Amino acid sequence: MSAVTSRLSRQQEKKLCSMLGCNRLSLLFKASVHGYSGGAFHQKCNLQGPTVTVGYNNSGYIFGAYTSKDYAQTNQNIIDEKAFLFSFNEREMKKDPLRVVSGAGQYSLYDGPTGPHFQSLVFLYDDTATVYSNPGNYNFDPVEMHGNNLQLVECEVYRVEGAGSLMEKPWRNISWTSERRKALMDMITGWTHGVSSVKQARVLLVGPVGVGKSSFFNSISSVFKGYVSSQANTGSAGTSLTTQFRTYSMKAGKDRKLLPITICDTMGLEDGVNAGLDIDDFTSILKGHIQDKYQFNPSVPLQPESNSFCKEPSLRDRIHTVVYVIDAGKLKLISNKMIEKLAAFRRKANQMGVPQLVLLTKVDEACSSVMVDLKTVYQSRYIHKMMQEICVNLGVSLSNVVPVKNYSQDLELDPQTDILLLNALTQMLRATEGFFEDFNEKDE
Ligand SMILES: Nc1nc2c(ncn2[C@@H]2O[C@H](COP(=O)(O)OP(=O)(O)OP(=O)(O)O)[C@@H](O)[C@H]2O)c(=O)[nH]1
Ligand SMILES: [Mg+2]
Repeated sequence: MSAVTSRLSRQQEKKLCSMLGCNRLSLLFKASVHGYSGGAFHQKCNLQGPTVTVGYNNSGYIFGAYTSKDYAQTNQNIIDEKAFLFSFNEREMKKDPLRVVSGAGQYSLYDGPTGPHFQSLVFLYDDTATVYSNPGNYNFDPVEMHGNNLQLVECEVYRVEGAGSLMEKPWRNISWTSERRKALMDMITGWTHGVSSVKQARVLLVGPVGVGKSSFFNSISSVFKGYVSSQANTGSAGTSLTTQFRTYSMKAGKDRKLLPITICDTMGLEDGVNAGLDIDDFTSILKGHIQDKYQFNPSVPLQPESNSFCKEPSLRDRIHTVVYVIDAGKLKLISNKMIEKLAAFRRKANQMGVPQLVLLTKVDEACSSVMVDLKTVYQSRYIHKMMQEICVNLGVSLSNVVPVKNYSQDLELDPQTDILLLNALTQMLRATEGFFEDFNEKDE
């Protein structure tokens, strides 16, 4: 997931944003990664709202098109009064970009099965790394547009983020007051369930590399410590930064009372075979065979003969809730292989009767309005859409998806960030109650 990066430099993104009147561009599709085909393009870009297509050729031209409409493969010609084609040259960044609109009343784009199709400019033409170019509906000089070089070295599509991205009312009601924050903390600290031999809910975090699993533990721990701390290692690397299985207990407040929850952090999942957390190790973790500080070996899962294998785990060693952690800004870039891996994990957890939730991280990075004001998280159309997409991809219901912003660069706690984190933790404890409802004292 982390390998898919934008080709646009920050300066070029700024240039496009000033032309589009938007705050940010968020990469949805990259042909060199997802494929030079109409099918791959539609899979990533349908129903994303306003988007901009950007083509690159090796004559240094960066050219493309903007549409304010959704792609939906309706096979219709569409009039979009806001659509335009643009071009600028890497070597002449200071010059104003070329901007061309279609003639009045003419069709601006064709929403068929092809790549981005702006009548006079069609990207991924014939499912290849080329552009079809023929001024007509849009009137341009091909030399100015692309230097007459129709061979693409890359083609990207970005979601355009800006005004109009918020719903009028939040679709989930959240109280953002300090009283609510305190009530959530009290509820979590005092949480109990029906099985007396197990004092702590054991919650496992799994998900792709770099999505914020370790940061979530650090963030929760910070809320209860009263200051931002970073016990677990976090950061960005090509492969998982966390390579051990870690179980973290946490203490609250001045009297250092043990919280009734243990967060279990794992190595991230990767696309390839023999890379990242493996399904056999996942199953052993669920059953309680893997202990704190176990060093994962992605090419060989832990064997029952090994000294590290806990042979007779008790109910308290088992996982009581699994949380799939997903990066809100990168959901569109998740590969099919990763979706399949997550589905296999889900099937295993379902078979074992373990409740499951999805934690949507980095909502601040994914939506500029949320970055400015976290309270808009349930008003952001984009976050709402991402939560719905997760439901489809992972087969969970919307009520089992919770968004958070982790503490990543902050030095001080922020009440809104805390409330979202505490809400997520509350959902995890509620899910765990479901696990324990299947047990009673006799089963222990
Ligand atoms: N803006 C923002 N950044 C975040 C958030 N959560 C995590 N990050 C950043 O994302 C990067 C990866 O976070 P980690 O917590 O190390 O991710 P991980 O899932 O534990 O990764 P691996 O252990 O490598 O699999 C770090 O640089 C974090 O600071 C968030 O909610 N918002
Ligand atoms: Mg980690």
